[in-house]
Amino acid sequence: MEWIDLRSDTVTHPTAAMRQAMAEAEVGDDVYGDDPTVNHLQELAAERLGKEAGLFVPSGTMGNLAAVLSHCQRGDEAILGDQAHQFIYEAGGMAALGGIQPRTVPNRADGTLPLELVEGAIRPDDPHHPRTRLICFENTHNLCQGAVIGPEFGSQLADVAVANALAVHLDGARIFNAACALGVTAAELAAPADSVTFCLSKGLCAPVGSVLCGSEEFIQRARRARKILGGGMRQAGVLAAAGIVALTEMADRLEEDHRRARRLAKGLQEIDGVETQNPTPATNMVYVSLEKSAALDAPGLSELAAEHGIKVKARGKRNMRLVTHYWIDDEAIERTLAFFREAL
Ligand code: TLP
Repeated sequence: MEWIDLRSDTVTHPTAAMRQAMAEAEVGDDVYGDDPTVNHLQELAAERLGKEAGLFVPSGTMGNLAAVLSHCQRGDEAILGDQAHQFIYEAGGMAALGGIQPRTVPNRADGTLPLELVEGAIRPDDPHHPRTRLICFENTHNLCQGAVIGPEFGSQLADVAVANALAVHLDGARIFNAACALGVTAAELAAPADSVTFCLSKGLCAPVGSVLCGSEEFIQRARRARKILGGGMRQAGVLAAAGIVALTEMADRLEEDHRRARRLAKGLQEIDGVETQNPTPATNMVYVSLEKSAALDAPGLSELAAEHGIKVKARGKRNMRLVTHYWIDDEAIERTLAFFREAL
């Protein structure tokens, strides 16, 4: 069966061009720094993100954790949003493996952090307290419905960080979605951050991998953190080859996915019993709630959808997230809408 998989953009398969590039990739031992394809990807990524250097890592989670481990020591504290992927979905890695305490401030609905709360969360220099070292933010913001955060917020946050000698890390897993939606470059969005992780394996369709970017000196430290985490790979050029195609061919087409997300949200909004939480999605994520009056709850609807070849993710009893990506075309959107109309 040809599935319509709307659970995430992480489900994307590599394109034919990626598979070919993978088959033909020149490789070496990347722990020795010998893999020419990995090195090329890292250079390209750093250039696109406006940073000095890049480090290929197996996942976004590892990129974020390697960044936090490189900015902070054990006993330090990192400030981040209470809806941050790093806080909610990364298995508590900074605390579990780094001895680093996360300190949350509530995210605004638009994904930003209230600056006065960030400032208020910075610890005074006092032996009673952990030392605040880092502020993290996320763009696009996954749990804030794929919200995009313009460059102004980043630079205001950077001002707070600089005034308090803190570093800034950006979880830019979907930074190219944000750049496309805002009509700016990824480098502009990453400029206020000392480090940024972005993912090749989401909307950009590569099968594996993310790149952590920052200064040369920071990436040296991050390379050690990656090794500690078991992310030093050997002939990783076969993976990086797909990443190069992702970066050069897939990063500028994301508006198509955003257009389809808008169409999906609009169509869902017209169905009785469905409440679209973001009726005009900023990027590729549509968050919906099912009203109590709806014929099915979210797990029931997701089960029935699977019988019709459609995968959607229930979030609790009433909520769902649907994500568009390269392998979702106009017909898939219309088939999904037809299924929802019929089922509800
Ligand atoms: N997000 C996944 C799940 O983990 C929830 C998804 O389906 O959206 N940062 C952000 C903002 C992310 O959304 C994700 C993945 C990551 C980091 C982690 O990337 P991976 O899965 O490569 O470790």
